Amino acid sequence: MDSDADGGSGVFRELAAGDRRALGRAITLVEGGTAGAREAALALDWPPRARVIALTGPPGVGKSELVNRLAASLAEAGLRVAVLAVDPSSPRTGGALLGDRVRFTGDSGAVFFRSMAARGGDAGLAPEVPAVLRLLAAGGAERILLETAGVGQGDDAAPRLADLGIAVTAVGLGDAVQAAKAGLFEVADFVVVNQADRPGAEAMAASFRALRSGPVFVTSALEGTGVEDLRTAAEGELEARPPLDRSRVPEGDASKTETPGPAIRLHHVGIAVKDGSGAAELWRALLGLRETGRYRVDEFGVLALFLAPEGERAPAGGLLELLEPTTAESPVSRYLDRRGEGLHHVCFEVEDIHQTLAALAARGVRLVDREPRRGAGGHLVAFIHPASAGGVLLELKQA
Ligand SMILES: Nc1nc2c(ncn2[C@@H]2O[C@H](COP(=O)(O)OP(=O)(O)OP(=O)(O)O)[C@@H](O)[C@H]2O)c(=O)[nH]1
Ligand SMILES: [Mg+2]
Repeated sequence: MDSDADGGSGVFRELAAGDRRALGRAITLVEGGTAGAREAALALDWPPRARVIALTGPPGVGKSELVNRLAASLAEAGLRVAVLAVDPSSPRTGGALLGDRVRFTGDSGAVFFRSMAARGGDAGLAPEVPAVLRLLAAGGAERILLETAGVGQGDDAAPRLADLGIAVTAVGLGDAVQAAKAGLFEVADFVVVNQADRPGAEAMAASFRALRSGPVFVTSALEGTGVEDLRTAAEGELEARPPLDRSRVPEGDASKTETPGPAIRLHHVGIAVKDGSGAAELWRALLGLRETGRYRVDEFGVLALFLAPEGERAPAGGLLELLEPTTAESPVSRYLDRRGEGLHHVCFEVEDIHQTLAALAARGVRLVDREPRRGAGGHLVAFIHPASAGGVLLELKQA
């Protein structure tokens, strides 16, 4: 790396030596938009031992508190830990103004903490986040905990950058169906029901377990209960799956403005089935696909089961959606009657579904839905008629 690329300060070179102050300075350069700093950070090698765990969830559920506990637990297990909190509003930590700081977790080691302001709206991450993650990894962190306040609804930027995604919710925030509608499960490998010191946690966890196949944990970040189980399971999962391929992940993804065309990516392929669970088992046996989430979508009269290859970062490309009708009036019932089981639709994600629909309508494209509807996970979706899409029923999904 040439010296211009790191703002002339040379701090990027000191990262490899594990110099915490150099790390803090490098992050400041990237955050401050110093010319070439972000590119220089993104060009750093990602040490394979560095793994990112994203914790996302509604404001105030206890993410920061849980991140503190988890960080301490990982540090006690002998790992070098960094925390990147994006837009923390907790008054206890003072928010993004405190900058980086080191919190000592007893005599067992230290954890590097850094806060960043969120930019670009609640569904996006500051475009600097991928670069800062890379700095933390190059600086020697073996586990990076990325805390983001998400409301669901397509808020998958952080989990897409992570080796493991954890959705955090808390007692009293409604049942699993409401959480699913808010998109909480969409990108999560694990779900955590926090604030277990308050009544109702186990019942809430049970409703989650009934609705989705992935692990559900119950913690009290206040009292520290359940955190060791969460840490053990997270470590087991990280060990079992290959590290995220950091050369392949589009690092600019978090910055929505860099997306060139209206379609961002293939989101999933839909398959009409009579029995969702049976079909999920078929795909598991065929290709080892695992279920990443299931939703009842009353708007379309279906139960939707999402499948992905082991290690695939849902909902990135390569997902199958198995559609089992739940009513006789469901379009999928009609499809099954007419054509039997099989390929049903292809779904692409778009930047702005309203704008895309308007543009397509203006070009005479035949739309099934003139206005977006609420699909699986509460996302805005709309269908384009096969007559205008080469014989394929095309679903568009708001990113
Ligand atoms: N009773 C109880 N309170 C908790 C628990 N975890 C966190 N809290 C409290 O809930 C409040 C919010 O905690 P935070 O950790 O700041 O929540 P957060 O999700 O990071 O919030 P934002 O960063 O603002 O989105 C604080 O007052 C915590 O002390 C818990 O397990 N039980
Ligand atoms: Mg917080």
